[in-house]
Amino acid sequence: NTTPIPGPPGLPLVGNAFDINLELPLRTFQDFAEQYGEIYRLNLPAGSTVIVSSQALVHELCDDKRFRKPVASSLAEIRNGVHDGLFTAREDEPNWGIAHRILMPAFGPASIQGMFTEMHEIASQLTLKWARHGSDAPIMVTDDFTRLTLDTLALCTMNFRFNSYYHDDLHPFINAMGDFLTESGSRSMRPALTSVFYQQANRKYWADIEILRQTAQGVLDTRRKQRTGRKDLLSAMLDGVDPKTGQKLSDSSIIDNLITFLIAGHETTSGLLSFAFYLLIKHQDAYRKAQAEVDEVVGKGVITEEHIKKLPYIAAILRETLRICPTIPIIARAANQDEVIGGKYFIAKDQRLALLLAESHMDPSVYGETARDFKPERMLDKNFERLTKEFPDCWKPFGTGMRACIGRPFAWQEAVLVMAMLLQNFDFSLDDPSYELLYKQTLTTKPKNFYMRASLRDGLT
Ligand code: MNH
Repeated sequence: NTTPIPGPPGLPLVGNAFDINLELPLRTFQDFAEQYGEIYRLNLPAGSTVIVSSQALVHELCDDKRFRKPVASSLAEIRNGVHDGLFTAREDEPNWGIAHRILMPAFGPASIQGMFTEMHEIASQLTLKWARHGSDAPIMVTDDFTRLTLDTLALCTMNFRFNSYYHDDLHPFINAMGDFLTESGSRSMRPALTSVFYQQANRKYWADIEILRQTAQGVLDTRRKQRTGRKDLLSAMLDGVDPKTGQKLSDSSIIDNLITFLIAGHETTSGLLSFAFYLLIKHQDAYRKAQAEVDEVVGKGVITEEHIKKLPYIAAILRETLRICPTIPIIARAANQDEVIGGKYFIAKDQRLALLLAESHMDPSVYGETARDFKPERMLDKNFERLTKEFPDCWKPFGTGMRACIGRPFAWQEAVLVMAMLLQNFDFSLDDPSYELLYKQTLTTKPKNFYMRASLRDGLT
């Protein structure tokens, strides 16, 4: 005896396609959650999708024995460029397991600490730029954070320099990647039969993929010619042997994964930093506490790797930012067999499901009456531990289970370092004091039209 899953009625043939706000689909999903509650169904171009937005249902769907990550819609299109790389592989594909086992240690804490100096170097390029521009220049926050995260990722993982702070035009690889991701999204919205109307877009799409793969091939060839004993993700992929199968990664898989790191690892961290600064500027109490923590722990000296673990309030700010503004706000799941969830909702085998983190992260049964407010204190280590123990899966910005983010320690070290370095060196304010948060949604979400100003506190450190 099951209860029907509610949802907006929609039209014949097209279902709920016209209900979707194409510029900001997330908003539509959130509006329906408000209207229909913790579970509802939409009929989308990609098929019927059941959206859940309470901690209890998210927790149930996080069970890797009953549910999996489906590789469909835009992910299926991104596979055109990076095949069975880590992010876009189905877990039953052998290359996912091989790459996962070879790369896990290379993304581990020791290896990430070894990247500190290079992360610090790129972060210093950012502070130098903002210092030179002066306190009257509006800063395009998200663009400069994207330069930071791309350059950091490429330098730390494969010793490649985009030098984005030294060019107004982005590197051809970066343009190709942006267009490839956008087009992958658009392709997933169009019915397959209309492809003939998009021949020019298709040609550009495959040309962009060629640029991505040629650039990565170049990085790989250079490394083969000059082995210096440098240890990074590229050397791990070149030398690593899978303990389970004894196999190594093919060149083509290495290229898939090099591009995958750049795709998966830049917008997410850049969005996190952008949202964090917006929220801090809007919450001056938290801002002052964060700056005081940095002044006390780091002072005026150079930030070192030892400082990173000693900044609990900064960590809490980043967690709270990812709770309220998860840069990946929706995670796709699918049922392995017929299921009943929440004790009463029937879910058919292979049903597409979506975890709406942007709502489950604000579940009042977990976060109480202040669920929608920015309160970093609730995310201090002890409180965070208690929360996630009492309400498992109430905070899921890095995804779940075996397909959770492999780059989390990388992103964390980078984000804490950059927050600390910026708060140490500058005072920030909004360029337009009346600015209120707007969202831009691509593969991830980030603030739209967000400009701030930075004035140096003393000299640069
Ligand atoms: Mn990351 C998977 C969020 C930074 C590389 N990442 C995921 C998933 C989420 C996620 C959510 C799961 C997606 C899904 O279920 O389909 N990632 C983040 C966030 C940040 C982030 C919020 C920063 C903040 N990610 C990074 C960085 C890298 C990276 C940095 C690379 C250095 N992420 C990955 C890879 C995967 C992934 C690779 C796929 C892992 C797998 O499926 O095995």
